Amino acid sequence: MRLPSRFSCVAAFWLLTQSVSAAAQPVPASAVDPQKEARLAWFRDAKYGLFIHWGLYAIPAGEWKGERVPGIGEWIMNRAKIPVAEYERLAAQFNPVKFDADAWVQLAHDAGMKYIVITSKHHDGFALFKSPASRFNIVDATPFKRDVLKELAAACAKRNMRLGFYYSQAQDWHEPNGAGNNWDFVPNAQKDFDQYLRDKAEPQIREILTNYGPVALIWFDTPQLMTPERARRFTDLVRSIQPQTLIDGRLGAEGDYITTGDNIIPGGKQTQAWETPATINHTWGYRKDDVDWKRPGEIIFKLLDIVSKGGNYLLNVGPMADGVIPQASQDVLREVGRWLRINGEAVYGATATPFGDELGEPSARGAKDVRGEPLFLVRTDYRVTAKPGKLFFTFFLEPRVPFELPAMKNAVKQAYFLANGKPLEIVEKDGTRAFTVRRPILDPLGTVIVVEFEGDAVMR
Ligand code: FHN
Repeated sequence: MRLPSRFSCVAAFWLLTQSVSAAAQPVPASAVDPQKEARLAWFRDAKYGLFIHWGLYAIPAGEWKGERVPGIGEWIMNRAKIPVAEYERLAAQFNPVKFDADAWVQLAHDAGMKYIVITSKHHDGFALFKSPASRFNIVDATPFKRDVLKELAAACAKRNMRLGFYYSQAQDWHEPNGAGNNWDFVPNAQKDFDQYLRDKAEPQIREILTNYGPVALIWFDTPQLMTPERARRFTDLVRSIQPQTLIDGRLGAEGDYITTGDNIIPGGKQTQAWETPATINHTWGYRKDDVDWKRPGEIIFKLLDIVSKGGNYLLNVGPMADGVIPQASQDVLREVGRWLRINGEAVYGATATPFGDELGEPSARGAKDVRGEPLFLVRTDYRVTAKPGKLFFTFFLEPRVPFELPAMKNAVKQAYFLANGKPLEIVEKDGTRAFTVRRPILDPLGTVIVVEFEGDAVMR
């Protein structure tokens, strides 16, 4: 099933505004901020995180008053123009008795994910935490009365899992002066947006940074009406309470890392830290009619593609209204996790490919993509990730026989399968070095060959 996607427009918007280019842009030494680099160290190593979109929208799950509402599930209030007074009544029905923070964290752990980011408040304005700033929250407005962030923070602390909070700083359809709701309230241009920031968004950011232990990152989103001055207030607030907390790329000012458009993976490697937020089906918040899950092989390819370009993959699940993450999405994630338990060395702490030809190439005919950008023809045979003295070649298709290593000046010490340590003979001929992988390929989800070389870094 393909949902008529409004997020593709959003993705295009982000792509245009954030200009994640196909080629790596070297960062001049003078531009490197040591404090920022220190904050980013865990993020650069982690590579793979679990995004969780959960809120009242999981109850209608894509349907309102018996009618299917197209689009992403968490946008149902906007798409169906549901009045605040009516939407608020969902809170009285929200009683996710099967919610089990330990089970969610266990899933992320089994999946091989190193951090979790959950929607503390999405555009509908509903908070998953007890908030003195607004009674429209899970403790004060629902029969459930439990603080989800508190339970998740405790579960994450037990398992050494980093926890970050998504927070919709600008769009808040519940508030007369929040951005986005023009069906109950006046258009954005006539709103007192600073009143909303002062009375809800800024106090709630303070709350989530104060009451739940160390916060790995704040994931701001859709910065409508965010002037540089307003964004600065959020940056100062975050830094003043938890200086180590990362800020994503959608605050409305430069964050600690670049956030690409939804489901967008840049064509080439990037030197700045970056992250792709992505759906496992076609929605973020749960929709009962979207069961088009990505397959484990697709996810593994995307993960390696992203890591080989220096980025992180933040892959989303949408729990149901009873608190359970759909079993089929759990199964997919756990299968990826099984692959990572064997091959994780090629991912965690790995850096981008020192090569790049394997990623693909711009269309020689000068073709353009749907956004009018130069078309990049992606190659999917294999990806390369690196660590000092080691290259990891992850093959998704049978490699050519023999497979020639890309040119580099370093001496090669040895090559072997990551999964079982079996050596591969390196044959030198006419200045090239090659190995032959027997068919069928060891693991069709991704077969990793480690090539160890002299020195720390590849010299070309
Ligand atoms: O409008 C949101 C959407 O609901 C979802 O949260 C995504 C996740 O990246 N962000 C916005 C669209 O880009």
